[in-house]
Amino acid sequence: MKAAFLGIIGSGKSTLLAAVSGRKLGHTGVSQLEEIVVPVPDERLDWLYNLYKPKKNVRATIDCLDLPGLSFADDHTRTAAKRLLDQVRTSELLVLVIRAFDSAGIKAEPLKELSQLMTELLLADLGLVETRIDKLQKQLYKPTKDAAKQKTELELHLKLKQTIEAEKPLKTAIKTAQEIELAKPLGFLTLKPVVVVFNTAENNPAQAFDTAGIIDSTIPVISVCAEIDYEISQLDQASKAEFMKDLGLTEPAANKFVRSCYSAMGFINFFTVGDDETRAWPITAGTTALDAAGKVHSDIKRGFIRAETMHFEDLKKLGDEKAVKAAGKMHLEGKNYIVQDGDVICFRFNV
Ligand SMILES: Nc1nc2c(ncn2[C@@H]2O[C@H](COP(=O)(O)OP(=O)(O)OP(=O)(O)O)[C@@H](O)[C@H]2O)c(=O)[nH]1
Ligand SMILES: [Mg+2]
Repeated sequence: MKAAFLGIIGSGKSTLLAAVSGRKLGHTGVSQLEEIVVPVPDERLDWLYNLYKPKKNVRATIDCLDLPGLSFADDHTRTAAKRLLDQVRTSELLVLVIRAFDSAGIKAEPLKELSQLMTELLLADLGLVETRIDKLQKQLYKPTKDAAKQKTELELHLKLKQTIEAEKPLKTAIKTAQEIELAKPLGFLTLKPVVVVFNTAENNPAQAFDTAGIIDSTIPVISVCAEIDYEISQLDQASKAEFMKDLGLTEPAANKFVRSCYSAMGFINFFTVGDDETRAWPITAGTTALDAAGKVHSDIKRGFIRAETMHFEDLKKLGDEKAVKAAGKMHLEGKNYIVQDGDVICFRFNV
């Protein structure tokens, strides 16, 4: 999964990313894009690793893009922000990092900042639609063999423009398979799943915010003090637990962050095990065993015979694979089986 970190300048994007990835923080205010891989913590995978003791334990990852901060203060910064927003059109998930701590005497206005960001995403999409309309209208002056397709696309964009201007979500106007296909390559920002992170002050790390009326209630929202969590992420395991206990924290920010990303994307993990590696595979909920096999290897999909499946909880309760089989809890599933979160799967295939 590819996530882009967006926020106003100095909202704590780089600090948060360092905290959730466990990396050292580089220089702040760097104006370059940086890709940072966040490993997905999963206690179930660690348990499997301890059971099978393979050579490697391979976690799922979230590929995060750290972007320079946005500013909409004047035309100059606005142009820069527009360029940055254009660069996240290929990302699958937007992580909006909102400053909820006072900084250098500037009071935090988190809800205002969130609302502004949402508006700017919408304006960026409107800009894109208007550019497409202009271009298509020019192309249609001199009709070519693509004219029919261009006309359909123009109609769609005129409809999308109206939708945005009526302050309705774009997805309400993109319904048919053809519309979805035309809209997809453009990477509309307001069609992407979103996670909102309020970056809180040290003295009130769990501060919660009422986002009703600003964002859809289905969007995951978390509060994290990136600065504290960064410090925690740099400690060794023993000091980590102690420090967190002192602060009354039950889990590191990375857990909350990853859970929100999975929830926004509708993702689950299944596992494969063996002598070489134990591994977590992120997939969309609702994926069939056949498509899950394809994630592991195209050959396994091509030669799919069946998926020998244990539920993680059964395996944990019964202790090992043999006991699972003896208890009749090893399921032989076919191509159309819908893979469940926590399934431990051995694919049988023949090519
Ligand atoms: N009090 C407080 N300060 C924070 C927190 N997170 C980050 N900061 C501070 O805010 C400043 C900016 O943090 P960065 O992580 O560089 O912010 P950024 O969003 O990456 O900044 P740009 O990339 O320049 O937009 C730094 O001085 C951080 O130490 C936080 O949770 N609480
Ligand atoms: Mg930064």
